[in-house]
Amino acid sequence: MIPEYQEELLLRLKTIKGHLAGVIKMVDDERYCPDVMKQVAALQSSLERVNRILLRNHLETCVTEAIRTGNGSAKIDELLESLRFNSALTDFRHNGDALGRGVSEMSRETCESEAMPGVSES
Ligand SMILES: [Cu+2]
Repeated sequence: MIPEYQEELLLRLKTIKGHLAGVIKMVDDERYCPDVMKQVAALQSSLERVNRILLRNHLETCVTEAIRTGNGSAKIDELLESLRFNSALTDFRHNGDALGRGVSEMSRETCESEAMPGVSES
């Protein structure tokens, strides 16, 4: 795995873990359903971003290497098979720049768009 992607993935997954703990607490505290739903949607979006980083890493490493050594076709079949269960990964209607951005740019976005007002992460 490319070190900067690994670092980005670990950071995002740990943030998601804290966010999820916050949502569990909201349910435990019987918070207003639409408020919980908003946080669940934010978590889904965060997980989709994690998957996109994994996809980018896979394309830049495993797939590139497979194509270089003449085994690209099988690698692409395998990838397409895994994408069947990841419809959000190939749906860029609401996120057209998903695969084109640099990692540092994505980090900045994490802090701005994934904050949970009213729920403290412990
Ligand atoms: Cu890979």
